[in-house]
Amino acid sequence: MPQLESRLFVVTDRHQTNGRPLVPLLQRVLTVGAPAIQLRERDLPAKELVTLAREVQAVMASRRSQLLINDRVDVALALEGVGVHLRSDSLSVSVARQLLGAERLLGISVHAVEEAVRVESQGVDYIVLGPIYETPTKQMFGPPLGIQTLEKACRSVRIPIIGIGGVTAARVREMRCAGAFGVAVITAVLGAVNVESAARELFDAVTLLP
Ligand code: 3NM
Repeated sequence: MPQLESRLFVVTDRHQTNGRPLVPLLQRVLTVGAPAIQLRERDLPAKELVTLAREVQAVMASRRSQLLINDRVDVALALEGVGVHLRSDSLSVSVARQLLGAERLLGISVHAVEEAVRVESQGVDYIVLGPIYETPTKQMFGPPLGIQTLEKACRSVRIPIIGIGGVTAARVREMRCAGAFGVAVITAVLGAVNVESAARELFDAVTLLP
């Protein structure tokens, strides 16, 4: 079963970079550490996604980072060694697994403990649970679940849980104490003025506990 290698997930949204091009920003993050990168550019057609993913792979070449494509199994299959992050309306876990094979990383976003329990039994490698805190995009993801729900989910499944939604470096400790394997961020990294120091703070915070 493929394993998540990083406790920090950087989820991309090239519209949330304060106007800066995405790939050089990711390159700056990669000078600090090796996060998992989830390419989540929902408005890009397959062809452009493949091109962007190849650009990201090129800057990842010096680091052993894992790359995941949001939703698009076809796009991931067009690329070597790339995993998939499913949404609730993506292909089912079992179909995605069948298409991807056993070696590629497969994760999914869920928004409730019961969902986390359900998808674990279907064969995902990790779960992203959120939103844990209020996020600027909160309307889209519903009200915050809170730290107690994160804790309950972490007690209810054995695979790694990544908390998302309003994550800042200051919140990472309580998330890890709640049992989260790691954290996922958009704005805390891509929106930061100093991307390197924002990434460093997050890497430090998320690897502080054993
Ligand atoms: N998924 P930020 S919350 C992409 O709850 C995403 O599943 C969420 O952005 C979920 O780190 C979210 O800027 C947005 O709060 C995360």
